[in-house]
Amino acid sequence: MKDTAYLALGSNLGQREVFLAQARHEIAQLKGTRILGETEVEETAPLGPVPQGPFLNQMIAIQTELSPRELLGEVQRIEANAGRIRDKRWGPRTLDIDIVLFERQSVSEPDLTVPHPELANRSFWLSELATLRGASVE
Ligand code: A4P
Ligand code: MG
Repeated sequence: MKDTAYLALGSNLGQREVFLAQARHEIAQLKGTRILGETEVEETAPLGPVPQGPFLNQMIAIQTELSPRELLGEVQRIEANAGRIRDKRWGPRTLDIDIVLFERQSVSEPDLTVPHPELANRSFWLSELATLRGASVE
């Protein structure tokens, strides 16, 4: 089933712009997937308990035939390509790709929750989502 999904990209280590560009490039090449829209890249102060540097964040809308679980596998592979080391939860990272929302599917499993449970708490995600939905032409 083709669906529209929203992915949050984040980086706060190393060549942050480059990691986001590489992520967009690799996501555009996934099977049955195309990018529908992108927000501006924004610098945001770090949220959460870990002291760390500022993030560059961006949200993209994609149309994809991948299931949420298949997409999770792909985005984790793309994170690994960017040298992401899973160290401390919420800690600094070269590249983080979170699945924020699928328009027509939800998942509630131990290792995958869609919509992302933090959606309601992240005002920049909510405004990026509104920007993309307002602009998307199906
Ligand atoms: N997982 C479950 N649901 C999802 C989903 N919808 N999308 C599981 C992606 N992954 C999902 O993620 C841990 C596990 O979550 C995965 O193995 C997957 O099975 P992770 O990326 O390894 O760990 P994490 O990123 O440290 O944890 P989490 O919970 O994703 O944290 P967040 O929400 O990514 O927080 N401040 C600013 N300004 N901007 C940020 O982007 N990000 C974080 C990290 C902290 N502070 C930030 C930002
Ligand atoms: Mg994450």
